[in-house]
Amino acid sequence: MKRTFFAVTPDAQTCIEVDKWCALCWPQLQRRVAVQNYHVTLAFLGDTSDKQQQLFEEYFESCNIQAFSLILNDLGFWPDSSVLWLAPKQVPAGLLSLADSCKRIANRAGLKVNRRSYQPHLTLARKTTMPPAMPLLEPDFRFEVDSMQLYESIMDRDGVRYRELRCWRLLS
Ligand code: 3AM
Repeated sequence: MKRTFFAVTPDAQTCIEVDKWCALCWPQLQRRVAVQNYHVTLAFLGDTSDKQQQLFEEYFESCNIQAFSLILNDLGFWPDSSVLWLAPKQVPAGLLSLADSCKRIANRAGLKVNRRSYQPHLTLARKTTMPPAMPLLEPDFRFEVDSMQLYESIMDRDGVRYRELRCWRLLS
């Protein structure tokens, strides 16, 4: 079994820009997410078998989802989980449709996806002790979503890391 989730990932250039912006705005911010771990979760799946992963292959064949642009221009903090995040002010229909497809695919493979309403975001820092001050520069990061990934979440002594198990191209 692997602990997995579906996500979309900004391109490397955007990840580096977000990381630089974050460091510039809050040099003291603790427990920042490593730049190589940046992602926007579509659906968290939890323990997933090899057989279930194989089922995803055939289910994705029928999805036919078009690529779209995503703009991360909203910043927020969830006090319950102490998560600092970036999100789109306007959630594109393509992202909702992709998250919906992931949920359906997971359900068809016998996995239960969290029922809570979908709040797309990119986690910048977690378990921070307090919300940081307003940034000097408003976030405004745009990138093309032309693929989606299945990641394995692995905990080791250096913390969490995400291993890409599969990448599916969206329609261009
Ligand atoms: O996208 P973010 O970083 O907010 O918090 C975990 C991370 O979210 C979340 O899945 C993403 C990749 O690990 N996650 C972890 N366990 C979860 C669970 N049991 C979970 N989401 C929902 N239910």
